[in-house]
Amino acid sequence: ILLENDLRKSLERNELQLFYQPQVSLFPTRRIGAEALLRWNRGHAQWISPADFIPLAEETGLILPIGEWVIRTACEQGKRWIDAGYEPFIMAVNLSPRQFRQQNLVELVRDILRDTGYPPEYLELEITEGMTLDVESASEKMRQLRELGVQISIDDFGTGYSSLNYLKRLPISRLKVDRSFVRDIESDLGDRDIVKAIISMAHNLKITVIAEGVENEEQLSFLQENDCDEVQGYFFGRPVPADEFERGMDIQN
Ligand code: G
Ligand code: G
Ligand code: MN
Ligand code: NA
Repeated sequence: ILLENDLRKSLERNELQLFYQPQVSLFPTRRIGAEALLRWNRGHAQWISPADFIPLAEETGLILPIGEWVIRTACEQGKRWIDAGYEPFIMAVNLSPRQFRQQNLVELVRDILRDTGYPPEYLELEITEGMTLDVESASEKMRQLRELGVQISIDDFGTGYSSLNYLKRLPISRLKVDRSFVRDIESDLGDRDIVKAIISMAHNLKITVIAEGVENEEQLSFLQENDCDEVQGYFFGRPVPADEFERGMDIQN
């Protein structure tokens, strides 16, 4: 069982770690970003997925210090890679609902960018559709974040409430097609139609589309043929620790 106290101590004990998963453009095929994904190492090779502890972190409010650690660590790592001569790429970080609602989120992100020297235009904050139900306040907060220069994407797109009109009102740069639509894309006509509709809708609004959960060549072909811009998934790489991720990166020039 997960105890609040263990989670509280995970930060000071250095048990949290970020893994990075590549994001790849399709025209041409090139690594253009990474999603930072949180892992908790409780020792004895016991890795706990965020799916299992984020709910507790949300409930207890621990998500705020943990979430701050995530953004800061991702920016520090991104800056180290830029300084090492790698071509800058998008570093995408997941925000939880409570983090997005946090009063001082904008100031926090601004301070982290200043402290780390990470270029704002290469930081992307992923939020989910559910966090934007109150369109007025969500779009205002997003606008303030965009003023810092950071990008905003909608994660798990297609699984929640959404409409063209609502998307139009949010200052987002990317849509992440939920992997549940990609899984059976070879055989499920409904999923194929949904993905095509998302791509054309997004392109009409000048929003980039990235498909998640791409695991094989057939899924990739369908996405390529239907003008999807970018992909992410095991076919291109699993989430891995920073040093392992670095081995797949290109030196500038
Ligand atoms: O990487 P994995 O499949 O285990 O992620 C499970 C869930 O945890 C996903 O929904 C993912 O978005 C979420 N997640 C991963 N890292 C973070 C993080 O740093 N913060 C938040 N809030 N959620 C995360
Ligand atoms: O909710 P979010 O999209 O942030 O969750 C991302 C999670 O999806 C990551 O935790 C990662 O482990 C998982 N993931 C990434 N690529 C694939 C994939 O190709 N197949 C499956 N099944 N899961 C994936
Ligand atoms: Mn995500
Ligand atoms: Na997702």
